[in-house]
Amino acid sequence: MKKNILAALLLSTVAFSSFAQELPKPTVRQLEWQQLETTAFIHFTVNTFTGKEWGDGTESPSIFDPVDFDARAMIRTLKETGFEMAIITAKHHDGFCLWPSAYTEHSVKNSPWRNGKGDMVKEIEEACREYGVKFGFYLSPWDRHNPAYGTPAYNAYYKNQLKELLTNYGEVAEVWFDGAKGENAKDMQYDFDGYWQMVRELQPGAVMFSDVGPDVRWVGNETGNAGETCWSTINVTAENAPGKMSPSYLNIGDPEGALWLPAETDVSIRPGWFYHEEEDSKVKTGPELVELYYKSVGRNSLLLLNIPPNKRGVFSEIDKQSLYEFRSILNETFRENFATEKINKTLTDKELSSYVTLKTGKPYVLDFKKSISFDRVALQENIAEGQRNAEALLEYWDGKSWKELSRFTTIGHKRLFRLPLVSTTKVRVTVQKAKLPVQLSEVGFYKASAKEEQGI
Ligand code: FUL
Repeated sequence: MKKNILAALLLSTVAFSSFAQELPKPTVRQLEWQQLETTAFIHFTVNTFTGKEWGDGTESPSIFDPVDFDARAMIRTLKETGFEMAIITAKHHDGFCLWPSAYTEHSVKNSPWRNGKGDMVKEIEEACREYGVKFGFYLSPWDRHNPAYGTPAYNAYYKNQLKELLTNYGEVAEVWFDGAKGENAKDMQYDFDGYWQMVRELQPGAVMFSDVGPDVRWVGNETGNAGETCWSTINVTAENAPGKMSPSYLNIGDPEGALWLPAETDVSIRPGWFYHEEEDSKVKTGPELVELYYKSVGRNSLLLLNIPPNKRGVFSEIDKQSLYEFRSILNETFRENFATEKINKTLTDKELSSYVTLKTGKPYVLDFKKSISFDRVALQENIAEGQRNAEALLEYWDGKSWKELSRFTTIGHKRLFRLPLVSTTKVRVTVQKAKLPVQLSEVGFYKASAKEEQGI
């Protein structure tokens, strides 16, 4: 990241925090993004046909021929399984473009697909509009095909392509800047300031992802795990650029962080990011995806799950089956909040802006009046006013005394607990450490779907 953008970001936050102990807070676009909770990645390029994960840029466009490519079918599946956004790899590291860019011949226009007349980014985008799914794209800065790569001229090429994608495909909800860069590419100085400025100008509603934001950050691993403690705040130093941040720091964030950069958890339904037939037996099952949901969305992050189309250009049946299982388990589990109509309405009205304020050291009792049984609990903070809880205790009343359910750290947008089944009339939450009084916005008490345990 260049110093001027960083300085501007830091200055605005510092100026803010000097007024009445203001905490870093999300922008409207960051807040809306966080509420999407489950989003999808679609990794597709020549790798699907060569069996590689990273193409080297020498692949011939003639190998790219997904004969049954069906954007509508894929986006319909995503919609039906609760994914709110789809991010397509418009260009991966191999440099092959899924749209007919005017700036290169290394694209679908020289492939047999749709006789070279197709635009895959457009088809995905139109399907997203049809099904009410947000649209985003990934445009790899690392390009192993373009001859200008490694020289300043590459920045101009990249920006030309970025502009095509930002202007010809309607509203863009997210732009993904990958920090990956091969050994042979160390000298390339990306103009991230320029890239980001262009996105802001042309698509002010889009969030930008990279290790260092500027809107959302990498979670620090590709296994689908946000930190058990996960702050949406973090510090970024002038030396840091995408690809250079410490993964463990990214995973947990920083309670003292001056920037609001919530963590995005990107993980693939398969071992690789691209479809490889030999991995058909290793597709994550519905219950395994549910596990990832608890470890991402349930830890104040957002799940970006990759489902790669196969060589035909559609999701494979086995991947689809996992997606439908995943969603049916979640729907069944979170269908009924047993606390609804039993406790203060503001805590179950699904409105972030209505909340109960919890003071440190003062237990807050949720009295259900009659016994409820649950094994899943959800807590949410009103993050519009910053992330505040650092340590707290969750207990239930066993008829004689308070018994510990969980001792935990951050809440943020959402914290989900998986607990042994308990039946009780009362639960209490005691904040033990917080940056400011905690604005508890929502609470939920649920019973897990039997399918989750049975692994069906
Ligand atoms: C990484 C890339 O190298 C992978 O191929 C994949 O695109 C993943 C989401 O990001 O940095």
